[in-house]
Amino acid sequence: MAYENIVYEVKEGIATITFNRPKALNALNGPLLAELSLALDAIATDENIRVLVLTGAGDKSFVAGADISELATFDSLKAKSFARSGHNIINKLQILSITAIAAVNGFALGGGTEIAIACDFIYASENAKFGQPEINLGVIPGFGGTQRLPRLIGTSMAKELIFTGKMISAEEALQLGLVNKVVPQDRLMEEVMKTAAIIASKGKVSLREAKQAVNKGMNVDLATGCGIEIDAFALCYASPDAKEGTSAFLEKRKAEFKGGLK
Ligand code: CO8
Repeated sequence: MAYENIVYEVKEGIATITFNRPKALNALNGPLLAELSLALDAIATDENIRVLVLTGAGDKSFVAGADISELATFDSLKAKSFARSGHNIINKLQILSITAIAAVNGFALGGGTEIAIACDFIYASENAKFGQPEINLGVIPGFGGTQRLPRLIGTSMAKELIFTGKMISAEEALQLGLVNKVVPQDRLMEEVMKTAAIIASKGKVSLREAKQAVNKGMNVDLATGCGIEIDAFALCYASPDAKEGTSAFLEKRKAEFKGGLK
């Protein structure tokens, strides 16, 4: 499939989606969201992909939010279907069994922050800016910001960002635990790819189970979450990777994880 609004590449088990509307700071219009959805479907069914990296074209922006020229034409009905379809796509991203890393290389505003926080973690360049500026447009976050942001940085800080619409710097985002690492822009992809390669070398089933245990556990009480972990731990033994990992340690060699279930 030829994409026009994203660039989709796969190299050594690492897929990269680059939002590619630099003239509009990679704002999310309908065609871009449709392509993102197709690319996520392709990734979900490709056994060879171990990690997904999302980033933005150019050196100024990751994603500057939904395309405001489209938002300006909405009525309530259209807003509902747009928000619902955005949620479906972002949910596809969140429930991927592989790891998704956001490489935020500039503005991540509105839908940009919402995509980034649906990833497993975020690395940001020093010039990155985060925010939920929807309030300045007379609306509210519509792609999960009111739900995922408070879960990530706490209710009161999320409310302050959503109610004021202000932008925060990469350094502030680091302090809030919104991003894991801040690096100079020219080193962002190198740092992300270094971490992606480490993750890609691990067992596929254990990665999937670890991700699902954390994700599911965050939405339930501790006892239920611990139950989820017990089942996930046991499921790892359905993959030869558990045998390989433990044998490699005992034989003092590097584990070679093949993934897959027995
Ligand atoms: N939509 C459309 N075009 C955009 C957007 C956008 N979100 N952001 C920037 N652009 C365009 C500008 O219009 C401009 O185009 P042109 O050159 O043709 O005039 C070009 O990109 C460059 O932008 P600026 O000249 O404004 O660049 P600056 O460096 O001066 O400013 C900013 C950069 C601060 C990022 C500024 O562009 C800005 O504030 N952009 C809007 C950010 C925003 O409000 N985003 C949130 C959108 S709402 C949202 O994401 C909700 C998601 C869920 C919706 C669900 C609802 C149903």
